[in-house]
Amino acid sequence: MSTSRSLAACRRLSGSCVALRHARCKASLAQRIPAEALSRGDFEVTPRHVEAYREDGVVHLPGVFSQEWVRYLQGAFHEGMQRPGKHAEFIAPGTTWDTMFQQDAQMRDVEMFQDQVFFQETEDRLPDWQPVIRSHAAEIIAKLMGSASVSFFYLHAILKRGGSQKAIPWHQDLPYWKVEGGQIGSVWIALDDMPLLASVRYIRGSHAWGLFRPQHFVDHSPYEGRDDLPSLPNVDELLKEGRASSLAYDVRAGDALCFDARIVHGSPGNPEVPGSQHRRIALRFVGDDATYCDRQGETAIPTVVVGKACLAFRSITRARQSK
Ligand SMILES: O=C(O)CCC(=O)C(=O)O
Repeated sequence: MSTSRSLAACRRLSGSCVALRHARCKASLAQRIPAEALSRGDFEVTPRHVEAYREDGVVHLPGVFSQEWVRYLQGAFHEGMQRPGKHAEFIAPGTTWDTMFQQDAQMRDVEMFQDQVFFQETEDRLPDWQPVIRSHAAEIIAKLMGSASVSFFYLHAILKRGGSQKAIPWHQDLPYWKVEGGQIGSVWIALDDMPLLASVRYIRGSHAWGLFRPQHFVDHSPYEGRDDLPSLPNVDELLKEGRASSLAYDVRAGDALCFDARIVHGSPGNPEVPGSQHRRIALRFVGDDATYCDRQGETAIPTVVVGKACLAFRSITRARQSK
């Protein structure tokens, strides 16, 4: 989660349908995969997947994206680091709060990078992301959420290099977003193999716990003006006492983790050797019951860059879902 502050006005969503369109490809420099060559996956969402998503709040779907897709996405990720958004974070050892947003930061040896890409930006700043937001990921999350339609909210790109100790603390996504509803979820896609030790960890069933007050990841200070929500319980303590259990996964490039925006989750650094990288993207989608909401106080997403917040959602699957 970015710590950026949103000034965007919140509006009720009315997503407009857009036609399927593929962007030009800038995949890995060695071997480019044209977007036109990417096939829509035929991943079957089973009743067991739906049940796991509903009961646990998260489900691991192996091999949702083919190796061609993975190579394409790696290329798009590379482009994304070359043309970061205003709120991109390039976190190097010794990076301070003041320097992590500098636009030349990608030239440095970062241990962690993250950026958010909203729909408009996939039309101008980073068109290479268009194919993935229009991919079969949207249908998969719609089925898991039991939603007849699904709209794209934004794409979150994260890189942790080998040796990085940058953990992402326990949090829920939803309280950071100016969005409300029970059908809001992410399709998190691994662009590199990641062992269990590096896995995002999810607290099973915690999407049913209610919402907790967001905190800044950097110093754990609570978001201002959000004292309507209780503080997140001490999750490590709950785990230690056996009052909660966690789920983690050994993932391969192309695997997806689909999870509810209310589930408590977090991730360790990258325990692998320096030089290795763990790249992932999380596609945020909203379903039938989602609305923009003007949460009081500080929120992170959408960022001020989005401007007209109501343009951030785009309906992706209304037609396909009815098949
Ligand atoms: O990939 C990670 O390390 C964390 C992902 C996460 O927190 C999210 O997608 O909401």
